[in-house]
Order: sequence, then C-alpha cells, then structure tokens
Amino acid sequence: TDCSPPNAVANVSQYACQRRTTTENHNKIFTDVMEELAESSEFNESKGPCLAFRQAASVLKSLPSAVHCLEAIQGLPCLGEHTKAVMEEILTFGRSFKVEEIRCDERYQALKLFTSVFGVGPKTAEKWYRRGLRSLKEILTEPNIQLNRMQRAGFLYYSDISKAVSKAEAKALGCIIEETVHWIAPDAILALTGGFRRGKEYGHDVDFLLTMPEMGKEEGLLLHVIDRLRDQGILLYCEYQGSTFDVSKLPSCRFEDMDSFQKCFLILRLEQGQVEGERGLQRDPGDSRGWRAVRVDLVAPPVDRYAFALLGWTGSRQFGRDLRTFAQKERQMLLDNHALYDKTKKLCLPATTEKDIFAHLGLEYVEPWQRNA
Ligand code: TTP
Ligand code: MN
Ligand code: MN
Ligand code: MN
Repeated sequence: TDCSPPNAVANVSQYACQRRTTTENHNKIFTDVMEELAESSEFNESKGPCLAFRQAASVLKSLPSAVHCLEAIQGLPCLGEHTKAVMEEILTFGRSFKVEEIRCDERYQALKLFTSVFGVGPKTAEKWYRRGLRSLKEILTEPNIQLNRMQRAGFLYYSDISKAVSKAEAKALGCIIEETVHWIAPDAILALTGGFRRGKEYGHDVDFLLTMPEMGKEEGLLLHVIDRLRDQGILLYCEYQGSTFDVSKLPSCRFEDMDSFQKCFLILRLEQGQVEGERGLQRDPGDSRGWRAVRVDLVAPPVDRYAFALLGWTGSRQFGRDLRTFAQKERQMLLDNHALYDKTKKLCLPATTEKDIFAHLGLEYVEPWQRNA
C-alpha cells in the first residue's frame, strides 16, 4: 500500500550528513510549507522553531517516496508534534491553514520582500518595517533612508538578481571565471561549489573556490581576478573581504560564524549570447538588451584548507550544519570551513580531499549531489 510500514523508514538518521538527499524531492508539498514556517519563525527570532522546521523539511527531502499518510512517518527523526500537525492538515485538506495565515500577514510579506534585496538582512528589514515602510518603492522614495553600497547595487539590479540563475548560465559564468583565473595563473585551482555543485538546476547565485598549489601564492590572486573582470567590462559590483584567517584559532563551534577566508561577493554582467541554448534564440522583445546581471561568490582559501572550504561552501546549509553538530556531539571534534580539531587528541586533523574529512569523522562519504539536505 501507499503507507509503507514503519520499518521502511526506521533507519533514517537525525543527521543530514548520514542521509543521502538528491535534488529529487518527493515531498515538496510538505517541505515548501515547512520552509515558509521556518522563515517566518526566523523573522520572529524564534531560533528553536526555525531550526525544527528546517530539520523536519530536510528529513522529508531525504525520503525515497512521497508520504501519503501519517503512519508512514512514524519513527522518523526530527518530526515534532507541530510538524506532524501541519502535515496532517496538508494530507487532509491539501493545504496548510497555518501557512496561509502567515502568507497573508503584512509583516511577513514586508520582511520577505525587503530581505529579497541583496545586502538587506532581517535586521534592516525589521527596521524599515517598524518605520511603516511596506514596498520597495517606499524604501527608494523615503528621504531619510541611507542605503549602503551593497543595498544600492541590490536595488539597481533587483529584477535580474531576483531571477533564478539556470545551470546553462552557471556554466557560461564558469567558463568566464575559468578563462580569467587561468589567464592570470595557469596553475590556479578552480572549483564550482554551492548549489550547482550539488546538481541543482537553478540557483540564486554561482559559487566558486579558487586557490594556488603553492601556499601563500593565493594571496594576491583574487584581487587580480577582480581587476581582470573589471577590465573585461563585466564587473557590475564587487564587495571584497580580505582574509582574517588565523591559523592558531580552533574551529568555531557556532555555525552562524562566517569563515575568514579572502572572498568577494560580485554582480557580473552575463551576455545571453554566451549561454548555451540561448545563442541565436529569439528573445522576448521586452528583454532586448541581451544581457543579465548575476550574483557570483568567489572564495580563496590557502591550499591546505581547500578541502574544508570546499566541503563548507558546497553546502547545503543544512548538510553543513549537521556535519558540524555530528562532529561535536558524536565525535568530540570541532569542524568549520577552515579545519577539523579532535578535542580528545588535542590536534587538528589535516585533509587534502573531502573524503579525508568524512573518514576522520567516521562517516560514509556522501557525494556532492547527495548533499541537498
Ligand atoms: P549559498 O550560495 O548561499 O547557497 P547555495 O549555493 O546552497 O544555494 P543557492 O542556489 O540559493 O545559491 O551558499 C553556498 C554554501 O556556502 C551554503 O551551503 C553555505 C556556505 N556558506 C559558507 O560556508 N559561508 C558563507 O559565508 C556563506 C555565505 C555560505
Ligand atoms: Mn549559491
Ligand atoms: Mn542562498
Ligand atoms: Mn553564494
């Protein structure tokens, strides 16, 4: 029957790093709702419920088939009473009244809209909401609002960068970055990370990692790449962050802590003619300029930290969070984007590949396309 016996799901781990989650999600009707509930909790600064909804969504994404009845989720980890009640509503009525109520909420709508602008986080969004602002137009016409450089770029390219980036567009950008990087340093190491490395069809940006085979040689590389992109006339915006990496520091136990590698958050101009499948195609006449703006992230760790950075930047966020929780709770180790520290042995465990890190943690290797938790 549709209701698989509980033993069919009895072996699902509470940790995303012990599950294999492809981009094929059989339970989207539930996980979309869970993720909206998580976002709404985040806006209300309810960290516990937010994490609980994200974990529940992540477990459901890993299931090999659609859930058709509540019996089928018996024994699954991370599904609390609240989550089960929402799932029951969806199973019975085909919709969740709780989430529909939230979607209609004025505050939720405004915060969602404001945080959709590049450079605007929940704090700024809340500030604008409290000042009575409700639309993007109101933000732009309100005389007393000071936008920073990133937010100005976010508004300037809003319609382009709020549009999903396709795999073909990511590939085209990959070619441009590759050519640029290797023109500067033929032996540079470049890798696609983020959602596209996990095999996603669409993303909100394109993420890359770059380094040099010789330690320290990566230091000037990123600024050179930025200069070269500017010379090519495709750099629309650049937020550069220098390295604050400290080798003597232990890995951070807080997942929210950003890594300290040299990086930049870019907006690049992508010519439609450079995108496979778009070449010579008749485009929408209203969209005749022939290019779009795309968000790109470049991160440049030293080569001895490359595997940790690759693992962290490949994500998903939930997968990374659970890797770190697993390391801490199950192995007494500290993992972040820079290093893995064994608290029992009191030493850092080196790694040149992601497989090394999984092995140190005593975990079966999970391929990038199985990390869509
Ligand atoms: P994102 O690009 O934000 O997310 P994504 O590529 O998984 O999804 P999308 O398609 O929406 O772009 O970040 C990529 C991964 O990098 C993400 O799993 C978390 C991680 N990350 C860090 O480790 N440190 C950071 O500072 C940021 C911004 C992300
Ligand atoms: Mn990304
Ligand atoms: Mn994102
Ligand atoms: Mn990114």
